[in-house]
Amino acid sequence: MSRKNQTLGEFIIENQSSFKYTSGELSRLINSIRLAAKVVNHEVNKAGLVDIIGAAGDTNIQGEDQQKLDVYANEKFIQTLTNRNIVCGIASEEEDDFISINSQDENNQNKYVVLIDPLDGSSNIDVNVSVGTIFSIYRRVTPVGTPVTIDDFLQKGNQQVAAGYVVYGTSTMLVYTTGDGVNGFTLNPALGTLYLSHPNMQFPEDGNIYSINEGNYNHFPQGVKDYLKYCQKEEDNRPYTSRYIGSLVSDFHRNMIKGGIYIYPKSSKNAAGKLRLLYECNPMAYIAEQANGKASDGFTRILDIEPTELHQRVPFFCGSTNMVEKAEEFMQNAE
Ligand code: AHM
Ligand code: MG
Repeated sequence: MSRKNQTLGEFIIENQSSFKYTSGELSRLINSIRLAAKVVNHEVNKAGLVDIIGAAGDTNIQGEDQQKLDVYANEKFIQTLTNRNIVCGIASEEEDDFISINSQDENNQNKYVVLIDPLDGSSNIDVNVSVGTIFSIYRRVTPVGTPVTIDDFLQKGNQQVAAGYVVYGTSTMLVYTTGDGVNGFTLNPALGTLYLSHPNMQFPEDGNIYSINEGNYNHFPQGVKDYLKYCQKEEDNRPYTSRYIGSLVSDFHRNMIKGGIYIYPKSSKNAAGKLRLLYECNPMAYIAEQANGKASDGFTRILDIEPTELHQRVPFFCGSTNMVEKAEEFMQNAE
């Protein structure tokens, strides 16, 4: 039984037994992500002090090189997960290839792989706009005690056992699912503790917010152009409101709370859109579905797409179910 004000640590322990594989390994893994997120949060919140402590690429007063925050976040998540020896492999949006962790050691019984976008939307940091971390967890498909292979990472999104994000915003929140609904925890920065603040998060079935980079309008497929005209039409409860932060985690988070749709379509400039299937779309799609929402590439459910490569991109339509279905209708009609 979850209750508001419960700490994330208490929540993980109390809910461990409801998870179908109860070895505690997944709980330890979520705990590590919580730890790394707090470290990254601390660093992200110092970003505005750039004139004082030096910008990325500079050497600070202690003679240390200042790193770019996305590189820093990548290192922190990989270090935390590797040092604790609780996963057998990691793939990151920041790395060309996946990382195998001691998985050639036959004593290593770790079953999980993590796929992560350590700092999504990092171009927003310089202007004090929220950024996020997105993670996705799968059970390996190759035998334990052997090195992980690409097959452990190229699993369909419907095989995820957990997914979540951290939004480093006006408050820092960790939102995640292990397939039993979506819960959001807010960081109390004074204590460094995450408290359950948003139990059982749900997308409203309908909404009135659409989030898309409309500057690319001329390059959009006809179905998206038609849907945007529908959003803007004076009819029923329309026109909808346009809100686009350009930081997927923040746009998604707002839409989940208020009701809305996020779209990053393919265009005549990007044949498959911009967002990555494995690091961005699958975890967000899993969270969306767990929160009563929907995610597709305009035609097919995101979680059913067969991945063919680690850094594969897909068009992304995600949010309140009725809105995503309406957008799909326009996509199909324009075919
Ligand atoms: P990134 O992984 O390079 O940070 O790019 C992903 C981000 C998303 O957070 C955001 O929704 C999108 O790119 C914005 O792209 P654009 O500037 O083309 O609208
Ligand atoms: Mg990204």
